[in-house]
Amino acid sequence: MYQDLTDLDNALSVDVKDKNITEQAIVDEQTKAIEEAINALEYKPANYSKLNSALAQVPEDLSIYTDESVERLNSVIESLNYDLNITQQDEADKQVEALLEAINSLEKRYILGDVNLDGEITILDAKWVLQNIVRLRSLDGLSLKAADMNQDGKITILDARLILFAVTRF
Ligand SMILES: [Ca+2]
Ligand SMILES: [Ca+2]
Repeated sequence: MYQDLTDLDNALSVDVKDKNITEQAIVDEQTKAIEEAINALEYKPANYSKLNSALAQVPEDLSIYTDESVERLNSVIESLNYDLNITQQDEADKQVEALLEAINSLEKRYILGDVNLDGEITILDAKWVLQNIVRLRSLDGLSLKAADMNQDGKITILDARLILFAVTRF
């Protein structure tokens, strides 16, 4: 719990039980020494091993994630408090939770309309949307997000048309 108990042990090791009243000054001095030793005690630091392993999970390349999700993560990392002591372990553990949550909510970047996630919008992306509409292909994750050109939450023929429109524009 405490880092160094030597001073306190020394102060406590002096036996004051048999001192009589005339030695009150000595007793007082001992009491004072004990109090000072107690006040000087420092708690051990909180355990940061979980936090350090959570930090090790932060992806090295953050450029593939959206700016907002990276900013959220960075602000959690910047607010980490490394001065907590062992009585504040709960708080240290909460930091781990917040950090892991920010890591898990990192969102990969995608280009709207780039359904096959190859970095460009082509006729193939429109084809994927059409295939999805006729249930020849299921879209999930980023592909599904990228397919919803008009951002209405549904994948329809309109999204395919908007992709084709974007292709012909380039
Ligand atoms: Ca594409
Ligand atoms: Ca849509």
